[in-house]
Amino acid sequence: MSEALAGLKVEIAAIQADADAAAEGVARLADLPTTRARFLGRKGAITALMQWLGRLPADAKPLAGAEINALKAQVETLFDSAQARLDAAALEAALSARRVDPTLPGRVVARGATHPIQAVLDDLVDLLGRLGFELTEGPEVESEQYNFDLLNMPASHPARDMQDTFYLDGGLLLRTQTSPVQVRTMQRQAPPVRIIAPGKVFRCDADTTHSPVFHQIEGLWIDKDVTMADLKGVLTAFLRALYGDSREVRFRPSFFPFTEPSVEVDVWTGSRWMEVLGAGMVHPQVLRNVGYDPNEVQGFAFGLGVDRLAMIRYGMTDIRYLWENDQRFTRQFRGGLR
Ligand code: FA5
Repeated sequence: MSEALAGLKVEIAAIQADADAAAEGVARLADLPTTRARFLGRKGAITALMQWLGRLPADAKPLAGAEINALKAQVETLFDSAQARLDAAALEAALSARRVDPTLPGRVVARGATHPIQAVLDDLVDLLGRLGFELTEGPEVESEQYNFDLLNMPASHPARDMQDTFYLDGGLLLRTQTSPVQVRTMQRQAPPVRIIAPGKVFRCDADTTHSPVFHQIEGLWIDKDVTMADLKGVLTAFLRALYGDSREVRFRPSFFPFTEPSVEVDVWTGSRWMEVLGAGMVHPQVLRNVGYDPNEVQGFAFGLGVDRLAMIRYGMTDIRYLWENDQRFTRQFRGGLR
């Protein structure tokens, strides 16, 4: 063996031992690339060994080359397993840092619920549907013509002041009542008509029983011989279904320009009477306005205050609870309060 080859073998053994210790000694994954490069990089110890090859006689070169390659393979294996060891340690550390404790209580996901107004609205529509009324709808942005004029409330009519109106540009307004849907429906179809029209209405109005936005359900039944007795029958059946037979209800004479005669209905809340609806026999002028002949057909209309009906059902003293979305209030309905 040439002296050079013997020297190479000594060098190889030294690098091998050095690499063993170095690979073993790396404690952090981040330090591994630099340590590895000290042996296997372009300027590393093993690459430097290649210069030995140049100094060897030609017949010794294959053997020396094989020795260096064997060293290179061994050192690569060394660093690969160091890499695997450090990867495993890092994973272990990450897992134990975020260890799952199965005894901890689960995170509670907030569960939504039907809003009390929606719950009552759904029930009312269902109930009136069973009494034979078909569901329809009208726009929230209305014209003065539909909200007032065609309902027998011309501009000069003092009754317009009864409902404080939010006016928009161009003769438009936020509807103050669902009654314009009566007119729209009758213009669209010939009698008989038997519809309900739920929706939001808007008035410049606010206290414990008045909200600036609230819900009404309009009802309309027109046929050849629909009478005030039918009106009373439908409303009584409806209120009984809603509140039970023993709830006290009273009909009072009232006034609306679009009905004659007119009534209002109050429900006893346990401590006071609460007005829940207006109703009456549709005024002949309204029938003429939509092209119906008041000598041929007649009928009744009503407008229910949905938010008030909800207040009574749930024993609320202030309508604003329904609109504030305070979770201490809304959470109480999660289980579907009846
Ligand atoms: C009307 O709006 C008539 N359009 C009802 C009607 C329809 C009469 C068809 C005849 C024929 P009134 O302004 O009274 O009427 O309102 C009807 C109901 O809505 C009231 O009985 C009340 O229950 C409810 N209501 C009225 N204003 C408010 C308000 N600001 N907040 C909550 N509910 C209200």
